[in-house]
Amino acid sequence: MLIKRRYCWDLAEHSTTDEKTFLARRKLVKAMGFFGASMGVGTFFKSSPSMASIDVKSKANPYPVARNRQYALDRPVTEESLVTRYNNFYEFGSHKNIAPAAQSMKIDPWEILIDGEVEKVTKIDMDGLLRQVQLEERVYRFRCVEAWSMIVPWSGFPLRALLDLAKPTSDAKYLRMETIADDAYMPGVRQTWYDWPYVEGLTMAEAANELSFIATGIYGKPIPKQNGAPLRLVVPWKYGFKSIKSITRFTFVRDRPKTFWEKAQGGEYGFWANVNPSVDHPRWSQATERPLGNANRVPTLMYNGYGDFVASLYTGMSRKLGSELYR
Ligand SMILES: Nc1nc2c(c(=O)[nH]1)N[C@H]1C(S)=C(S)[C@@H](COP(=O)(O)O)O[C@H]1N2
Ligand SMILES: [Mo]
Repeated sequence: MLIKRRYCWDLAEHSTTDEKTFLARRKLVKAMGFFGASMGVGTFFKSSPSMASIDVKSKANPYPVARNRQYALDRPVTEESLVTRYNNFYEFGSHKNIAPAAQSMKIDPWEILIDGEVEKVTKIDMDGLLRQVQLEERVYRFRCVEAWSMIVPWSGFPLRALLDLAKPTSDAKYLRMETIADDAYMPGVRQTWYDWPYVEGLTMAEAANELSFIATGIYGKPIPKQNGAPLRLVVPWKYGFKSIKSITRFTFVRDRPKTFWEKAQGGEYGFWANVNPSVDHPRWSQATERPLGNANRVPTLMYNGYGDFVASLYTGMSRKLGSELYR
């Protein structure tokens, strides 16, 4: 057997694979017939004997989890060391090398408050939440507004599952999310020119979209602190700043929340922030991006390539408004 891998979802692409090996492997996989267009996630998993190894996961350590092939990409996953060492997490400073400082974050126990327009206000800790959701892995493109990008295998669960737990009332129009803000160990939070905590928001329709994901892991392991432990949002059709890290509070609200970056620099970073190559940032073009680990730029795709999933959310808004960065 040429491909000797423990998990069947490793077949198509994996981290730290250089592009040549990746392409060669893909060809091979294709030749083996695993990549047929009609390949259903369920059927493939069921028929693969190697999936038995999934049973090793326990409640205490559920990783790695099965990859959902519905969101497979034909580009290589970004090298893990880049994803975990080149970060934006302003609570720890306004530079990329925040990983060392982020290690001081206290994530165990982790209390999450679910409040606002809900049937019942709920406090739940991370273990309690993990017991109520089914984890899966999704490989998504991720595009920062600063024009760098990456492809990350996120482990987690659809945000939709959290909506089902929270039971928002019909008065809920938006979901507001908040990051922990503790100036005892977050140097950025001591900088008073920003309005802490970090806040992000989605419309209820955006939050319920099947792409909206809560990541609790990356690369088959629990998510590192610098990437937003123990849980962060991932909305891959929007610029990276929408994907709020280390969430402690989900509040269902009637009015559109004022987001962190909107308050700091609304003219540059608006509420919608849909990836749109034809709407430039006031100070740079958004037409292309630089994948981490690559010298060459590649074209940026409308909705970051996820139009089939999300374009219908924005019908009635002009394209420009849908990508709103100016307001
Ligand atoms: N709480 C919080 N969440 C945040 C940020 C932040 O500074 N604080 N930065 C955002 C930005 S600008 C980006 S590009 C991504 C970066 O995620 P990564 O470090 O995992 O690549 O996180 C987003 N979520
Ligand atoms: Mo970003």
